[in-house]
Amino acid sequence: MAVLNILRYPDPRLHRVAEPVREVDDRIRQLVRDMAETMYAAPGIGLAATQVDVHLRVIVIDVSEARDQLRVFVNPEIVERSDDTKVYEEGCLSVPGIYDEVERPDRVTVRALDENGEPFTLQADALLAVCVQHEIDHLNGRVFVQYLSRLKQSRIKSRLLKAERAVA
Ligand code: QAP
Ligand code: CO
Repeated sequence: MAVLNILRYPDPRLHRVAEPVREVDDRIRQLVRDMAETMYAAPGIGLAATQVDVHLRVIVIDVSEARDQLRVFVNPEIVERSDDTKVYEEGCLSVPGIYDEVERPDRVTVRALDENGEPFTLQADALLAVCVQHEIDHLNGRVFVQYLSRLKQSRIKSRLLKAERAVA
């Protein structure tokens, strides 16, 4: 097990499009374990492989209060979206300290493979629906700040670059 390094916006690697997993093998299961450990250590409620610089379509999510309901999605696909939308204040482990409102479909149906390569379908609402959409965006190279105005994006970029310089 290992806590992996999380890429920070505006790292260009966050905009790579992840490749589908060809086979859910031990290498993928090891990645899932490391991603889960990384997410719990942060702590966060969701993490996409893109954020740890692995460009494969793998996501881990745990929105439970007790932090004991890990959900694993390999090759996730949204197969249905509700017409009604909801605004939620999102954050991201790759955009530390920044939170802002994003509007998305209120409910989604997701099809994916689990850590054993078994297909499943999940109807997600509330926070889980927000999180699944946010994480699938990462696999497509999209970070939530890209839904915000250009002005906000550029302010967030300078703030995070400045924070990086302060650490270095
Ligand atoms: C994505 O985000 C998400 O800024 C997961 O300093 C967020 O786990 C989906 C975090 C909101 C739905 C709603 C962020 C931790 C964690 C920070 C996270 C920070 C420390 C974010
Ligand atoms: Co994120």
